[in-house]
Amino acid sequence: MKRRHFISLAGIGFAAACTPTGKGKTSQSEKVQTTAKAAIISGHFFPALPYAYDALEPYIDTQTMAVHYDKHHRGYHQKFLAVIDDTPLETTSMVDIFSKASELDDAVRNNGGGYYNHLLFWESLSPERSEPSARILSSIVKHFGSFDQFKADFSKAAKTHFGSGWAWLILDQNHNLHITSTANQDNPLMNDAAIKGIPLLTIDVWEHAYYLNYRNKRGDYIDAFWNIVNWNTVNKRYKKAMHGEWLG
Ligand code: MN3
Repeated sequence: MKRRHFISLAGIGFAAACTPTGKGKTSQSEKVQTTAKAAIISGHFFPALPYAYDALEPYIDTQTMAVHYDKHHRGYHQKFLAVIDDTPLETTSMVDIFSKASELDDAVRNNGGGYYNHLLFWESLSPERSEPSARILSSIVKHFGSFDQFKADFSKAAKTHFGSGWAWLILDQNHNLHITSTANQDNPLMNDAAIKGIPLLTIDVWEHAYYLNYRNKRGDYIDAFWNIVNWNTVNKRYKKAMHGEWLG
């Protein structure tokens, strides 16, 4: 790891680990040391949000972004670091952890998934308009018939997913695109996923992702999502995935 990268991760990891847990002074101090160590060694750091809380207005409101990122996502991250503390998973990549998901304790699976899925989700969004690359557009048309049909199929998967979970666009090992959905904090990298592949685009359809603004209208949130998709990120993930690079 380059020194600059190490310092960056160390800073983020320590900041994340320093959030008060409400425990006693001594255990709090010990916890800061162990969780900071886990974050630094493994790179399981808490990411900075790539835009301001209000940047995605009016499609995702400021309060939802603040609570979703700083409470929900941070909570998954802190619980994940706690449950992998002093285990080999501290130094295992998320992709490798998910490749053995069927063997994991629920606490590792759920909190690890919650940590990783949100990381992908924030990067899937942007206030800046962008477009799919010619390469991915060509594959989307081949697999789904047209770009509009892809959007309709993806939206349907997100709207009809029962209960909490995520909808995904993924690339499988044969370079075919699939639209899928997963329950709870599962994802398509998990070895027991119904359809496995590298995530390219995702949407969080847990109620906490939209309920403050959209109430029970999950469909309106999903329709609004298309205004803030970060195609630059999706294009980059697709290019890497086509070259066999798993994304951490
Ligand atoms: Mn969420």
